[in-house]
Amino acid sequence: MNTKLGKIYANKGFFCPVDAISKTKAKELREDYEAAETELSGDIERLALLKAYPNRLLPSFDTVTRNETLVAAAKEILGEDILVWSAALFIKEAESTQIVSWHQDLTYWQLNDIKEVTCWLAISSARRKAGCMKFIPGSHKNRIVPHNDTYASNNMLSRGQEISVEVNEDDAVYAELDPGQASFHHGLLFHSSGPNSTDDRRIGSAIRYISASMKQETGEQPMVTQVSGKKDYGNFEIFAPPKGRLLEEEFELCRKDNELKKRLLL
Ligand SMILES: O=C(O)CCC(=O)C(=O)O
Repeated sequence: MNTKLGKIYANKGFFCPVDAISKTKAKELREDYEAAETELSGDIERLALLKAYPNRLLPSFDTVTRNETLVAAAKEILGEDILVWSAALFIKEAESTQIVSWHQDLTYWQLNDIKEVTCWLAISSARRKAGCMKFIPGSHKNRIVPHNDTYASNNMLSRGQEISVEVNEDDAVYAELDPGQASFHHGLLFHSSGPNSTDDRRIGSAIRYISASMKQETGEQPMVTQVSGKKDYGNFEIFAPPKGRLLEEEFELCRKDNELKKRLLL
């Protein structure tokens, strides 16, 4: 990684903002997602799958994971052969106390290496007041540090997982993003986010790009898509883009993958 971006990433463990799509395109994505929410209203199970797998259930989100600017940035970090391991939405409702505690992503997923980067694409405005992410520069140079489960009810992480070593909030850098902008962060970077005190939802898609050479420690093969390169190392189940919107066959695939991911989560 000898490029300017590569050097920043190697040094700080993140870079932002990256101008990925226009505000208009971000608005269209939001409208597509929110229309789907309305169509599924009352169906709690399908709504949860929609949030976890927008790229399988809405072709517009699969397309954005293939965005040239985003994939080019991921290639700087991971090389040519890139998969999307997930693209789940992190949504904080307006005036919400929901937070994400300090954590390192790679603590939980049982991947055998650190060739992963998260691209967090803002679908709505994600400024400080809306609870944008914050990063501790250089903290990706740590290995995985101890975490404990807080089970705090306002924590968006499944068990309220939190780094149990001291994190100095004064060192935090806020990754403020406008709709259509993205940040990229290393899987070992200490990061968190605060409450949303604005009157709008804060919506972002956390696109987990991984090198196709990675594998699950358990030997299981989650559902992925390939967005760069051609080589299949045989470690994941690679799927073609979804053929349509909110298809029942896609819900079924998402259900299966969701069960697998639940087993993987440490
Ligand atoms: O959306 C957030 O506030 C946190 C997201 C996050 O922790 C991640 O993408 O790894």
